[in-house]
Amino acid sequence: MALVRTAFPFPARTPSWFAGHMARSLRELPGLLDEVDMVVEARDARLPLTSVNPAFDSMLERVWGHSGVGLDRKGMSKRKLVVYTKRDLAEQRYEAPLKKAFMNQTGQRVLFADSRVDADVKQVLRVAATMAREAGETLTELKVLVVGMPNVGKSSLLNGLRRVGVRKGKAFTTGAMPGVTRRLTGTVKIYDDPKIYVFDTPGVMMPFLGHSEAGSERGLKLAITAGIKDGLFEPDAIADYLLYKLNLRLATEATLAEGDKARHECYTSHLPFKGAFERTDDLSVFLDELALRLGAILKGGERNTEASMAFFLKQFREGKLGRWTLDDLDGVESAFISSITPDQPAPGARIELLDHNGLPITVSDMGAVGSTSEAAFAEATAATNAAAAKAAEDDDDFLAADIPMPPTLPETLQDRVSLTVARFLEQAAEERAAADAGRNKSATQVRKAQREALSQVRDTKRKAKYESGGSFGGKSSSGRPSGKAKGRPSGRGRSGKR
Ligand SMILES: Nc1nc2c(ncn2[C@@H]2O[C@H](COP(=O)(O)OP(=O)(O)OP(=O)(O)O)[C@@H](O)[C@H]2O)c(=O)[nH]1
Ligand SMILES: [Mg+2]
Repeated sequence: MALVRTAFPFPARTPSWFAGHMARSLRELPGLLDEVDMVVEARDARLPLTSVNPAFDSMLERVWGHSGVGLDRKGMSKRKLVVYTKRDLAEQRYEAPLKKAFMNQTGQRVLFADSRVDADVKQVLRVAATMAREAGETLTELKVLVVGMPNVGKSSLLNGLRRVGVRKGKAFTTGAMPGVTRRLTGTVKIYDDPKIYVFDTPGVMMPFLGHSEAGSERGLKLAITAGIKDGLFEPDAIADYLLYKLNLRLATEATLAEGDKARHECYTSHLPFKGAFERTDDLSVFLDELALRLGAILKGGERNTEASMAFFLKQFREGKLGRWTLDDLDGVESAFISSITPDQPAPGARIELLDHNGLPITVSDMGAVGSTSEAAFAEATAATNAAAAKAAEDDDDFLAADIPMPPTLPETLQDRVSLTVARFLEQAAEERAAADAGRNKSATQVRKAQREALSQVRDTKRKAKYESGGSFGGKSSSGRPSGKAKGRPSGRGRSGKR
């Protein structure tokens, strides 16, 4: 396929899903933070950045005074661990760079797990057990709270920990759609020596996904991974966005050498086309052909594209189209898109595009030229950008705000991922500052809060870089030793242990 879309007609309105049980959970969690020793934030490995809900860190900072490793405001030792779940569905090559980027830039330790694999779960258990031992002799048991966005696999991870830790069956209900866990659970034992107890919590979505395209794109990514309630987006918008993303990635990969591990097999090869169908960016053509191959034909001979659409999404969600990380960690998709501009259409290709309802899309709808050729991208990437190259020389020293978006990308995967994570953290800090500043603040006050947030991100990064700590068992992110727990919080809290 020579042509690929470089823009998507995002829905004008981003729906939100902040159900009553989520608000209740956010109200109840702070009260529990005094009682627990460790918070595990579960995220979806297919969406390493989109599945971060900044509400969790805000809450930890408010209650503990930090969201990493160290003493809380009452002098108790507390830590947060991030576990990326569904590792089997995501691209493994991003694991090491993400670990390093988060450790270097925030001091945050990050693990990856497939909850069904004992070795992965054991690793999480080992870290939790080590932490319990490090926290001192007075600590005879450890309490762990798992938080995260809906459907990221929190309950499955806890069941996995129990399976591996005490060889017992499922204690928490799980399900393929979001919103399965609706209440904070009682404590469940997952390990004996030291005793480790866990609480499960309902998935909490961000109340607001963001303005305009950025918000819609977040929402669509969450919809593809079943991270948001069904029905918030039109099913054909979800399927079309998935098709757009897969084609875009495949186009960027066409510039890679044959046999490069980063290359994906085309999704069509995993669908019942038997090699007889070239990939397309036209959703209706794709769904029509897929319906035919699936034998999904309605009375009267019409093809059942609803069935083929549901099949396409299901196959993706179950990993049957291959492993795909949907956040653009390489920055390669945005580079591909920005390799063409409305003033300088890429040589070779400019076609009229149809949206997922089959209506023509104009350039102004798209905000950019609609398509480009893979060859044009290869040409654009061949040129080097001195600023980006210079920035990339110093692996750990990315400050994204100082670097213009490079038309070409840093050379190593680590540098590309570090840059993307740096940009993400800065943007998240700005969004948080804007939200914290509240509606009653003036634009100048909001900007000031954003500047302060940015400088905090930089401070954290510098600290993470120069301290040996930040890692488990080292110093706290605030520079204090993690120390021993001073006594134990009283009371078991929730309903009894199981
Ligand atoms: N392939 C794969 N599937 C997983 C993994 N972890 C969880 N799942 C599946 O993801 C779905 C959601 O899992 P849950 O454990 O219910 O997710 P949750 O975060 O507790 O969801 P809520 O309680 O609704 O917020 C289920 O269908 C699980 O089988 C994993 O590591 N790999
Ligand atoms: Mg659950």
